[in-house]
Amino acid sequence: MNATSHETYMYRCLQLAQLGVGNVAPNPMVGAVLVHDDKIIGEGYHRKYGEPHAEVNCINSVSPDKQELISQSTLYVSLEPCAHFGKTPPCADLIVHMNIPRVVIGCRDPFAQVDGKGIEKLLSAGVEVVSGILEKECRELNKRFFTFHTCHRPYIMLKWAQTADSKLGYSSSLGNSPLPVSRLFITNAFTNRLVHKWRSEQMAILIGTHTAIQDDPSLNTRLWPGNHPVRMVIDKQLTLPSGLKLFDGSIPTIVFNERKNTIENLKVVRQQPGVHYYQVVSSDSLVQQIMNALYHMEIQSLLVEGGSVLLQSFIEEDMWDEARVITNENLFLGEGLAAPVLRQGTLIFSEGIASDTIRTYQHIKLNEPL
Ligand code: AOF
Ligand code: ZN
Repeated sequence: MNATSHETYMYRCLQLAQLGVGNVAPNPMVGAVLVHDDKIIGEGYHRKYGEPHAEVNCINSVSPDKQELISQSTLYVSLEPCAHFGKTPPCADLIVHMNIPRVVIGCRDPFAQVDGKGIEKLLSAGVEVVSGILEKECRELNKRFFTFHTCHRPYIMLKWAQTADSKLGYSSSLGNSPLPVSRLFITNAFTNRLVHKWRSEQMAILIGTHTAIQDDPSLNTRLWPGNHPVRMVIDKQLTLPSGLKLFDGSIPTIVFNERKNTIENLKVVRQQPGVHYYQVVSSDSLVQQIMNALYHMEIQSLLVEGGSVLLQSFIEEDMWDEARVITNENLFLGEGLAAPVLRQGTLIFSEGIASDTIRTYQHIKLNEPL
């Protein structure tokens, strides 16, 4: 089989893997196909967290009349087959047990309990292994999972909406707000919906104290059919009013503060609706402390939605992977809260999506009349 055929089948694995979107986190999305004599005889993907892995579903999908071909087929899988007993037994053992002679892998699994051990198991059982086919695409598909396991922090997406003159909103200290607490609407119905889609793709969403008061956001995904991320807010001295929508108890909300801690089990808190308090210390970097907490909560992705000071502190600490900015080109505010500034030199700025291979910058411009 030549490299192009390997890529064709790996693309199919990637397509299948994506069918698991929204249902498998914190596990990765994985797809697999079984190929005999240049024909696909089985396909599968990881459908749901806790359920069988892609390889198992792929092997089980082979029709009874083709099962004898399994031991002469090549298994393609977008992620290294697992080697550990987790919620399911090791896929590498199943492959060996089914006498599959050759496995083509997209990328290595960074999860510490696998991380090369799946490949080793296959090789030591005499299975031929080809790896690194469409590696970049396979890693990109699970960028949250990879960032979490290699950097020991969530994948961080920064998002803000700004006016044409790079303002996020009124500044009460400048006195240009009609009211002390007032929200400026920069975006339209389309981008509001899009932001809810983005929210549904992240496991947690974080805002600062000022944004919580000024906007009183719900931080849910009511405009998009998807999962609600865990809501997170910074309130160092616990001064936020209890009537805010964030505190309605409908989904888990975590308050980073310097006064009290109510979380007993970091691994389960993200599944517990209600308000939870996580204590930080003033002497250390707040961003770092939040990252550590999220790592231990097994939260693999975070959307930082403002305000300016919080977003800028993530930028200053070089703690971000992707920025998504919406600009309303017809709205000028004059004075107001300045939008964050991405550090020069780290990005290629252009319309649409640009990447410097480390980070992605997406800029959406609204041009409709107000
Ligand atoms: C595979 N194929 O389709 C997936 C894999 O708790 P478990 O048993 O579901 O194991 C979760 C880990 O298995 C996850 O962290 C990742 O390393 C790997 N996921 N492996 O061989 C799959 N989803
Ligand atoms: Zn597995």
